[in-house]
Amino acid sequence: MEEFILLYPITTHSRVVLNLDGVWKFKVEEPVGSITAATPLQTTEVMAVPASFNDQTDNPQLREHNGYFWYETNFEVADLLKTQRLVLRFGSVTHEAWVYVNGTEVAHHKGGFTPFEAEVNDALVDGTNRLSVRLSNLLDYTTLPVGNFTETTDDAGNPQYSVDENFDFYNYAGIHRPVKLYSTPHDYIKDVTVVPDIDLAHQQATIHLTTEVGGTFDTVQVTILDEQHHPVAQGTGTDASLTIDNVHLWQPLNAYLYTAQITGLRDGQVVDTYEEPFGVRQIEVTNGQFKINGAPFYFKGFGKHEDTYVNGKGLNEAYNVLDIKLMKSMGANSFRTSHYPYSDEMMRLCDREGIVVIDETPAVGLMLNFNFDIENKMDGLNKDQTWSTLKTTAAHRQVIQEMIDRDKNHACVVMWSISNESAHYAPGAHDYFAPLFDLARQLDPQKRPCTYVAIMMTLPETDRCTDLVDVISLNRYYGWYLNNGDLSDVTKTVQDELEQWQAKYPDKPIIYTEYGADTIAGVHSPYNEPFSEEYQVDYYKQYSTAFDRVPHFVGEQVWNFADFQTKFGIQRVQGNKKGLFTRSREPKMVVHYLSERWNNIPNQGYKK
Ligand code: BDP
Repeated sequence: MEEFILLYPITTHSRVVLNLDGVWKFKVEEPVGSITAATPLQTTEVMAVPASFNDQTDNPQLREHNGYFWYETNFEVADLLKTQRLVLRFGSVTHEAWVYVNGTEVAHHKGGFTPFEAEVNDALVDGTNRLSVRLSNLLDYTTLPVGNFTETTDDAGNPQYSVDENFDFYNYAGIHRPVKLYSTPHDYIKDVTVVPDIDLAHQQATIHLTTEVGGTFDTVQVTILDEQHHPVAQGTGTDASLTIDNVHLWQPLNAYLYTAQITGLRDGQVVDTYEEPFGVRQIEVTNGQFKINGAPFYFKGFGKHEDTYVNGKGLNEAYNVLDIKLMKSMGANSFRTSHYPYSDEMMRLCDREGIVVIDETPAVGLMLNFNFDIENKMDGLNKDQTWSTLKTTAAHRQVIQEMIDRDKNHACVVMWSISNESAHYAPGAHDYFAPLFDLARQLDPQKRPCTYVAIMMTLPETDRCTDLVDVISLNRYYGWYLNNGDLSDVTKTVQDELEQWQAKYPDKPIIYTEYGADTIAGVHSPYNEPFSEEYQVDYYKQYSTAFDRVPHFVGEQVWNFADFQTKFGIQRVQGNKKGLFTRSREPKMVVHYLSERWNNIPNQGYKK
């Protein structure tokens, strides 16, 4: 398999990062095949980068277009950098990208939520360089996420594509994350892997630091710096084990970050330096508990989306900062990167802020006939054809590898979610998933627990894959998609089901990764009608009562943090309204209820 090793680009003594974000030229490729990178893009249309293109226009045809798009910008490289190795890096381009420098293809990447890069020295010219990106927003039965793809031809014989999302978020596309050109020396630090081994009783940790080098050094020096940037341990070699005494642990909502400083030397001179922040924390799943640093952890938090007004799925750091503050003031401690890996920037922020993250692949929509009619779906699960129809194995292996390579050192990541709401009840599911769990476990140097997020049809008696997971993660909508408007039985139904899971898998902790009710902010009802803020409050209260009665139930993550955009549909009014906050982050009534509940639940030691 291809290697995807991508240190986050930073400026150090030996490295410079240039930012290529800004307003780029933009054009739809219509008809398909009509544009090449050989000549400058002929267009007056512009788009901001990073951001989705869809909401940067008032033209509905452009917003909804499925097919190919071109972006282009120009840049110059300062002479003093030209002796260096120069790398062009995209945080993400959704969903497939072909990158050209001065008309020469330098990179191709499929998958809209992970970074990729290319060395570009040979493609650069003196003076102005032209950077062109062709991207596709097409999805089908081979891609993740999964899309329902159709191709027709127009009157002129040109292909026309259509993608119907097989999932519940808008198929935003564009150059979603930062574009950077960074320099390294020609002999450089290529990758660093940090594995802390902790002796809690003696407050000591041994940090295994593995460095991969591009080119050669005489010596690799590794130093661990504390938060004041004072060295606390030093060693040499590409495989070093350093001991920290009186170690400061990375704790949920109380982060402590060390820095691994890696230096490559030749003839006693520093050639390259890289600094990787890391936290020292231990994860253990045992006896129905999820332990962080030896103490049982209780997840309080959210499923989220990268989704904001105008930016769409483009990086929006102000919203990221605000969201984490809102979480903290609610007493929350965690979220899941539903339904794809989030930006590097968000992961670094969560490390810093002590937010606990369940890191999810873009494996969403692995279920035929996506819709919200749960009742009808309960029939015929044994005949479901998902696993003989979809062709997502290669994409799935790739996203697991890319996610783990990118995020392996993040202290905030405590578990990998291999997929969201796949057909785990269907014949063939176990054969499909077993090798993927093996792959994740083999790739993760920190050996974090793995899970998948189970849809409502996945019940103790219908699920075929629970043996694969370390933690049982459930999405449940009793009182919403089932028995809408009637909350009278919810507590009992939730409790009964949780007790069945607990009895069947006594070692596995259980969490809810989704539960929620669409709620239009400002709609009130004396009768607890669905869509009212009162109904949302009551809905969550019923579930809370059940949660507190089940010992191995160790976490509640609501659906969703905020309202978010989806495709059109009769069940969606400008998107999904299950947010606790509106899309612009105004709190609904339920925020007061859950803030009170969560601020009274300790992060650790709630369920003993
Ligand atoms: C679940 C999905 C999530 C949806 C949610 C809902 O995992 O993506 O947005 O339900 O319907 O099926 O609100």
